[in-house]
Amino acid sequence: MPVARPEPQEPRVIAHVDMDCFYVQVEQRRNPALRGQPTAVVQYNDWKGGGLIAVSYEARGFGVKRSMRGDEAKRVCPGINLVQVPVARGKADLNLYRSAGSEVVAILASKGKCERASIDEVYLDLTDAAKEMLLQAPPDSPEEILIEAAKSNILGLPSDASEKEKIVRAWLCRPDADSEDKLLACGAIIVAQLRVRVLEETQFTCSAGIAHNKMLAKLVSGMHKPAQQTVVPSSSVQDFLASLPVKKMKQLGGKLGSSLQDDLGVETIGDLLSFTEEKLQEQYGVNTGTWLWKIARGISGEEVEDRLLPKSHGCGKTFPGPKALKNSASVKGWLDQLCEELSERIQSDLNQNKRIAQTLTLHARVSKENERDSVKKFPSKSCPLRYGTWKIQEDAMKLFESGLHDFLEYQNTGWSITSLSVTASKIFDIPSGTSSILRYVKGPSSASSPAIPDSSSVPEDPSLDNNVYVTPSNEEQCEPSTSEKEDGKKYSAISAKQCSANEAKRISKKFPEGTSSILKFLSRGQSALHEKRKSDGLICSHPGLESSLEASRAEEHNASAQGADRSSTNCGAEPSGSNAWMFNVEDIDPAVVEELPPEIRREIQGWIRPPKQPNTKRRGSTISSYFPPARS
Ligand code: TTP
Repeated sequence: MPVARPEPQEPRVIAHVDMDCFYVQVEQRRNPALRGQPTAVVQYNDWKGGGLIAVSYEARGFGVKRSMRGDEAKRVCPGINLVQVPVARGKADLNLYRSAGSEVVAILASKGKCERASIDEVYLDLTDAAKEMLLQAPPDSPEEILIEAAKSNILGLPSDASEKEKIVRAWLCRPDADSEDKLLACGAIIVAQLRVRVLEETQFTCSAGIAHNKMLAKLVSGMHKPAQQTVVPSSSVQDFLASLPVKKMKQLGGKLGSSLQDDLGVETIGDLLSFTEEKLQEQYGVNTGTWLWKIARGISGEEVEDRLLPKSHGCGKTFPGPKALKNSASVKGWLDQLCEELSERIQSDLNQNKRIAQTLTLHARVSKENERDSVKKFPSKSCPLRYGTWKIQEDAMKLFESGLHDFLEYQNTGWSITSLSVTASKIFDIPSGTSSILRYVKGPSSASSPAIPDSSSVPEDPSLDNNVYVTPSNEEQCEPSTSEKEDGKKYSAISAKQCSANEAKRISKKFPEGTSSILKFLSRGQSALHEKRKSDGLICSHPGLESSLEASRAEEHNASAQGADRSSTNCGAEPSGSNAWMFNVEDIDPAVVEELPPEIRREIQGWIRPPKQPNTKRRGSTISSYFPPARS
């Protein structure tokens, strides 16, 4: 259920940037002959030409829709180009699209706090950048406004085509505007500059919404697509919401929205204005009631999180119709493949970004034989995540068996699985400064090898045998003996001790003399991690698999995340929530910064050495003139 967040005192400038038909654009960049052509990206599937997951605006002009399959799209638009999503391990491989998304994020993050919301969506908090522009180089001459900014759609302004650009230029420079509108105007100019840069540097177009909060920015970013931006001045919020159907709001797409329609007769967000806060609280509880009362007035305090990396990694596959899995051996075969990919992804996240995932969750869709319409769901299951492919495979299979056991309720009946996915979540940063130490300890030969197997295990790769693995203090990773397993409390205490003893032994064995300060640093970092894990409730006193809160939280995340697990055959990455970067600028060692991935490096270097003043007077090419206009 949505919760109202306290609002900030000062007006903010928030943008939501959404790439246009993203996978199509990535494919068009790979094959420029597709540019300007009706094109769709198709999910790997041999049934009726595969499912469309992204459709170019040219193809949309012919009536092609995402809900269609390839064969139907060909009927509607015989000239359409259908591009298959790359395939690896018998399923969609989204790495190409993911890294294209990262290129864009690296550019957008240069102007303010940036939250990667999905594979192709970003929120930006441009408040500081807008304030700075207002102080240093406020827009004061309509003729000097960047063309792309002058093409903004500003809610509440007359949209007469012949006069529109002139009106927008005048609005962006109004000397008598209040400070909120002035900031918004600067935000619109900054977003236009960023969109032009994204196009020039990546060849991708995007659309954006600019408003005083995340909710409004998101609601309008798709209003004028492709390659356009929409601005929401405070004065037009009420009119905009008055006609906005409740179901258009992300959080109202499900049961809550249906209840508003059925129980209160509310069809648009504006209709909510006729209910008092007390009435809404009475109906939906204190938090949700207040949240509804506020959104009716366009109020939302939700912050843009400072996060450029995904909040979880997920790999999934669907098995429709006759492809459903009906025995443990086939489930194991697929789970092994999904886990192998997941393992590679978390390993590369660790190597590149120094982040560790803590929780493994398994989701499945299952039906019992002869009970296809049963509403009972397969319970998602979670356990602490152990690094190393075979461990993840082993744990995922145990999670599956445990879930199936609960699902079948002791009935001896057949079943069939129509979807399987594994997710690594609760990802957090290794404290700053430890990355160079990790590299030192692992040695250059292990750069792409598993870095933190559990302390009790035999390394999977014999070539790693001589390496020392620096792992955060992590009780779950030390496997207890059988007798210890019977006593949860004892398990925690003993294993923690064993872990640190093993750790100390290995570290002292491998570090050259004179490295005591590094050891001290390491133990400090580990205890910080330990404390964090403890406070996150992840150090469990009971061994084994836990179904639990964790799983339902993971499910909530999955449900709410835009773009993670979007496709039916996918490998999604969810943006992270609570684990923001924990750097203190003064504490950053420049040597460590050099080791970070480029986009993060750029951001941190930006803090240390602020970027040059924006040249707001510069005039640039318009985005629509960059490529020939779409044919429809
Ligand atoms: P969207 O942003 O929903 O759509 P889009 O970028 O293709 O088009 P638009 O211009 O209307 O925003 O999704 C981003 C990408 O995510 C999309 O290009 C393909 C992928 N995707 C799936 O794989 N499956 C899905 O069901 C959806 C909705 C998207």
